Amino acid sequence: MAEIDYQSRIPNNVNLDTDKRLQRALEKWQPAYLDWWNQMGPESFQEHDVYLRTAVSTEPGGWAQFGYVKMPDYRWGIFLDAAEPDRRIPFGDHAGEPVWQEVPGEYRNVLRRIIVTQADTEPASVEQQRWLGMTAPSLIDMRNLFQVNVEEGRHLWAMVYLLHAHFGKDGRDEADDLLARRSGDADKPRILDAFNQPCPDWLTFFCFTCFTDRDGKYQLGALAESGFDPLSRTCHFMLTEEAHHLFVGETGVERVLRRGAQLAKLDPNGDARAQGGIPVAMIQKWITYWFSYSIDLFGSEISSNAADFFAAGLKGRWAEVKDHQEHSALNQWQRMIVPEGGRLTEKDVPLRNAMNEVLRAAYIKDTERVVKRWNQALEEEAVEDRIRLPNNRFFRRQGIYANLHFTPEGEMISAEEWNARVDGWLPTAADRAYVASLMHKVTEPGKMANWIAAPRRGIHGNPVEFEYVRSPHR
Ligand code: BYC
Ligand code: FE
Ligand code: FE
Repeated sequence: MAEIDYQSRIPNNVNLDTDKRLQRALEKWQPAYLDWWNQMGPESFQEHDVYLRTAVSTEPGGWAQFGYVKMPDYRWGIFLDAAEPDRRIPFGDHAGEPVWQEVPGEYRNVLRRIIVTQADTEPASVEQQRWLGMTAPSLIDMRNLFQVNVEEGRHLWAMVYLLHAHFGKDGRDEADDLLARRSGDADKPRILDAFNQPCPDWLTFFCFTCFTDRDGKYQLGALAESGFDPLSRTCHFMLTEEAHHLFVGETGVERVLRRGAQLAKLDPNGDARAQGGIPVAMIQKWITYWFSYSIDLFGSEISSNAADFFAAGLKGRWAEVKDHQEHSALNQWQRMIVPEGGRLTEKDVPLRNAMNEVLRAAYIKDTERVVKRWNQALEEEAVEDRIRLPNNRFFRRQGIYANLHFTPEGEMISAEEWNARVDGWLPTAADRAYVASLMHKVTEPGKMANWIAAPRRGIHGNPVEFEYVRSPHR
């Protein structure tokens, strides 16, 4: 496995200097990327010194180095996991054949679309989060935000490398377009819904990194099984970075829950809000909202695209090699609850067409484990409230349940009933205004905003009081 070359303008472990054309093309894209970062990256903090980790090797365990970096100087690069010798296509119609090092002609368009869709989410999330530094509840949270942001930037590099290296002029055009679309823009929006939603407050940030980044975990996991080996190796390494994003989200929500519970107990009327906290019931609404938006990201329950991706050996199931014995997914069925004529009925769907649903189910199982830990935290805080995930039919905009109305328990209801009850389930304008009113920047090292509990520990062995972000004007 090639060590990471940090001497090059573009750090990499793919021997970029042996392919001058590719190197030049990427070096041409690099200033455009930096322009985008300076324009759309974290607002007001580009000059700050941030205590960040940078990948130094893709070997398990020893891959990160920590130190102060100004974000525009971050060494974004191209890091692939080591190649597995004699790797075979693990699933689909080509199972058992040697993996592809170059894109098979017949799959060029679909593969490009998958890579572009994956790529598009990375800069989108940076755009969504660009104002959050200005209201960070503590320096350690601010640093975590920026760590996530620079790594999402690196994920964009990971995908742009594939586009440049394997898709010729089309790939270079796609790479340029990735810097031209903008989250939430009416004319040139990002591709997937959740990445056009505003991310105006930190409760949203924590829900986003917990639920939406977790879609990243599952999609990258499915692509790590790919028969297109460069994609597989890229996704493997991205997954190791992703774990931290999920940690930030899960522990962030837990800290807001704990603090909400603590403040409710302090208040004579049990009202967290009267003490400047966020009540657990309000946090539930944010969770409900982002869970629903995030499960939309798996696409339709019944999808011929998904069947084609699987058949072609491009996108597998979660842990396809490790957890499955049978890799054709033919002559098998998935039972699904489908709306038909205003009612829900059961239907058996060919397994290949149900691959989006299979991946979503793996995701939901993972989120249930997270919710269990949040509820343990609430139990420890000795309050009665508990968090629940809504049913997978609730508040969907993609797939077979889109444009129908369901309760969080999954019961189909009329539009009238939905309208009458939705304010109890999803954040209202007043809820959002209240949470927004709590967002104020706290920059004294170790100090937390009142609405969030302190984290258990600091970063890389440093105390919570460490100065994780330093102003250039001290
Ligand atoms: N919003 O058969 P269907 C991450 C479109 S997150 C808008 O249902 P398919 C990250 C779909 O494109 C991981 N449009 O779905 C997280 C299609 O359009 P066309 C991102 C949607 O194709 C946080 C049509 O609806 N990675 O890394 O089977 C921070 C019908 O398609 C949505 C990937 O997504 C939606 N939610 O599956 C930073 C992996 N859902 O073609 C980063 C790559 C569907 O008719 N992408 N549509 O115009 C894929 O594998 C697939 O494109 C999808 C959709 C799973 C997304
Ligand atoms: Fe990412
Ligand atoms: Fe992420």
